[in-house]
Amino acid sequence: MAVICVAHAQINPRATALTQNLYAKLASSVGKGVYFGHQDALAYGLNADGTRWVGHADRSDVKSVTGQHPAVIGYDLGHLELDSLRNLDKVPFSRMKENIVATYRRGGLNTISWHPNNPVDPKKSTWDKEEFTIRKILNNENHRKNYLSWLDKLADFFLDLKTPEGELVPVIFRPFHEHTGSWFWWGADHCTPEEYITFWQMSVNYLLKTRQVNNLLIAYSTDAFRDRAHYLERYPGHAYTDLIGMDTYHRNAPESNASFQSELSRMLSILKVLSDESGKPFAVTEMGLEQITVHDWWTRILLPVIGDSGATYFLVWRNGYDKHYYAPYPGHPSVLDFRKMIRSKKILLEKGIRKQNIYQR
Ligand code: BMA
Repeated sequence: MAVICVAHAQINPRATALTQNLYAKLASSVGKGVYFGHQDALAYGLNADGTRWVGHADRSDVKSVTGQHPAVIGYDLGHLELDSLRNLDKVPFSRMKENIVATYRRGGLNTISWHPNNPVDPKKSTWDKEEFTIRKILNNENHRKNYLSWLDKLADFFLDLKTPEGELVPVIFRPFHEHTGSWFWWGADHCTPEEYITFWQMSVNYLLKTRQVNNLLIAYSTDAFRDRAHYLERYPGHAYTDLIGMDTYHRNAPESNASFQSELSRMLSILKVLSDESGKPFAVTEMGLEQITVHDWWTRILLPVIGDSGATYFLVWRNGYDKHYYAPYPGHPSVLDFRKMIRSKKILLEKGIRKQNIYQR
């Protein structure tokens, strides 16, 4: 008899009960709706005239147009490593913590990425093209110590995500993303697959074992990929990954509408197979069409592909400013279509995820 061992898909045996519950729920979420996520949703957004709002209590652009916050909220820790009080997009880390706890208390899901500066030369940004930064960290004790001191700052942040009752809030941590591309210092042209994997394993071991950060689920996310082998080329292994993800943006719409759909569908099927084999949930960890220039994009382009894909969630990128946004805001021409997508019941916002009690068995 074939025994499929999926019960131990979660990598950290010491994870808190809430984190284990969350993992079990995410791993069995297939067919129960796909959660909608938005980066920095609670931090800032756009007004109807295209100006920005920043730091309003309990506000998000998605809530302004639907009455509910997104099911998943994304945050980024870039510049925490520099002891900055605000991240690379000027979001105060103190507010970020409050919003993570508030989202947890509403029954929503928090996911955290990290765009760190270059640990070998902290003056250089995350987009620094310096080659072999990872090799230098792995081979040079001073660089490695400095890098681990950055992970300590992350660990302190994660371990400070506590409710007033003292519960540690589980979050998804998604480091060193889009590494099939080469625009970040950990990208494909700047390290070998072996170096990337060693670096990943060292980082995860440091957070989970050395620092005992037991409220994390670890997400792996490539950029667009050619095939299964390409996806797995730098995969750190089932013992170092909780959630299987990918980032993929729709560019050059509307000319590319059909090719975006077929590419998304092709890559989702590969993730689905890997997910079935490993017992790990999968997600589109970043995506979107900048400025949502196709006004029925949500129901015509996205929903037909993602709705029944088995993905746990998809997250669109931030509403940064009037030329750089991915979710509708009041007055945007795609608002009606976004609401229509939510009415399909296949895509869930805050109320939908809350009903699923993702932190309870
Ligand atoms: C990019 C852009 C940048 C931002 C970075 C990190 O895609 O949104 O403006 O600084 O992500 O959030």
